[in-house]
Amino acid sequence: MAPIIFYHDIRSIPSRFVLLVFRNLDLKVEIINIDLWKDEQLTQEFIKINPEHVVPTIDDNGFILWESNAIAQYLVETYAPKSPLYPKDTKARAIVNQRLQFYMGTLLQIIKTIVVPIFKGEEDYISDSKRTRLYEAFRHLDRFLRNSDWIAGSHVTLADLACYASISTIVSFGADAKEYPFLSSWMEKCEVLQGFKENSKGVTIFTGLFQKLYSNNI
Ligand SMILES: N[C@@H](CCC(=O)N[C@@H](CS)C(=O)NCC(=O)O)C(=O)O
Repeated sequence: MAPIIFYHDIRSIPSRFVLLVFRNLDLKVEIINIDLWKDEQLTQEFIKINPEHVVPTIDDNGFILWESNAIAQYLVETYAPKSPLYPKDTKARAIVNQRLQFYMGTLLQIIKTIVVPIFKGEEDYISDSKRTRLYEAFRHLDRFLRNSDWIAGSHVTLADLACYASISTIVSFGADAKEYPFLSSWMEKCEVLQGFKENSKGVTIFTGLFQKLYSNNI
């Protein structure tokens, strides 16, 4: 069988989350870079594959899927159903799902509301209400981590990969996690994740672009 094709932009948070999933499952993958800064997602060729024209998208021998949480769950369930990254036990899985939803519904959304208007040139400041929402999300993560080593329990799960792709980005952009001791020490622990360096490379490139437009603390 041909390797899974992964349409990816290293700067995108959900795309880096899926990259971390590939690396932590040690799956063969063929990466096709879609440069969002050159609107490569809007080519006829890519729109035929994904009419919503977003990365991450995968093509698993003709099975096309997008949405980072759906891709992550599909990869584990199809290729590594016993992996602790997405536990079988229903309660343990429910907590992972809850935190994946936190990544998608809270973390990613607040990061987008901070970052997108700056990239679009619509704003050159970050409002207090956005800051408050961001640091509230940090506080929730810190609370998740108070009694457990990882975001959804005692071992690495998909929730860590999703949250790490997000938090590593916004901290590199200038957010300060120092007041959140459990979150800060979890970030250090994440250095053991497979694909950590690739994630860091994407974060550095993305930060360079962001800090050309906004170089203050967040
Ligand atoms: N909820 C989606 C978000 C995907 C998304 O918004 N991707 C952005 C990059 S972060 C994108 O490809 N934007 C290009 C476009 O909308 O044309 C996921 O988790 O995969």
